[in-house]
Amino acid sequence: MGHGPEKGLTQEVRLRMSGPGQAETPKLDKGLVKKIREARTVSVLTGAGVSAESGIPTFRGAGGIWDKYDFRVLATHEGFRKDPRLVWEWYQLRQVEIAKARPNPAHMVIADMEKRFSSFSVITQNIDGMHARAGNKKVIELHGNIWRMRCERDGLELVLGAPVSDIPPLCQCGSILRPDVVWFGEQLPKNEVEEASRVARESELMFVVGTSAVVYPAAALPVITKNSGGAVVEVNLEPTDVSTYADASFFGRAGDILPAIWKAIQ
Ligand code: BJW
Repeated sequence: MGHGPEKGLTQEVRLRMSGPGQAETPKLDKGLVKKIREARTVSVLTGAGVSAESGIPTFRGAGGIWDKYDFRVLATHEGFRKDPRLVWEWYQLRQVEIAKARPNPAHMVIADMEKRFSSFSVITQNIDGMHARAGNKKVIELHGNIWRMRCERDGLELVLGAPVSDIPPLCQCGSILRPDVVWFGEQLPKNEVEEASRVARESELMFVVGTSAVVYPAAALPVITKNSGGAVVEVNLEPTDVSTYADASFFGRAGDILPAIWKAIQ
């Protein structure tokens, strides 16, 4: 690929808010601006933080989903087997929230990136479908999609156009359908993992946006990019493990930082 690591690229920038919803323009190192401008093979790994400004809650940290709900009850197969109605009520609630949400400026910049870079992919841990709604065509969904459900008995897959109405939803074979998402302890979809690993390996540049990077195997993807000689640029409210090896980390809201980076590289 010919995209070895460059010296002098490493930087950490904390954005100070200068007014409601306004961040100072991040000070972009010249080497980084050049790297972003000239990159041809680019990817973005996203997590719940990219949708936070659309009003969709994150999982971890203060006010996160796991603050209020037990992941063992709601996001494991065992929890679903014990109480499918409860799990479906939670997913229905989230479907209603997500249906009301709109893509935010971070989603919109990521959609613009796809038009600019000759090879571009979004790899997302999110199940909310917001990248597609913002206009991205190439989205690799590692943890499934909340608008699909499937039958574990006969393999039937259904796409929803609106939140589920009957809970729990039933398959034509009589068994209870499940949301087509990946719970803890479950394998991620094979094709998506292979494609995401290939994209990570080949990326000259990977943006890592709004993920705590604690859930594997997704958290290993930026490490693959880094070990393959690509650059990693992180955008998050706070430092994560990615910050320890990223070429640049920008701390602030994705909806402020990504548009500012985008403006700076035009
Ligand atoms: C902002 C912001 C703003 C906020 N702007 N930033 C290797 C090592 C250790 C453990 C494992 C391992 N391999 C597998 C495991 C076990 C497990 C795992 O990783 N556990 C860890 C928690 C330790 N992984 C699995 O079980 C996976 N399966 C698997 O690996 O299969 C093989 C296997 C099986 C069994 C044993 C061993 C191997 C499956 C993981 C499935 C995760 N599922 C969920 C639910 C999906 C469905 C649903 O949504 O309902 O996926 S859990 C939840 O976490 C969800 C997310 O996609 C995922 C990641 O969270 P994310 O997106 O990073 O969100 P947050 O909330 O954590 O972070 C938000 C970030 O945004 C924060 O940093 C904020 O600061 C930031 N932020 N506002 C910018 N405005």
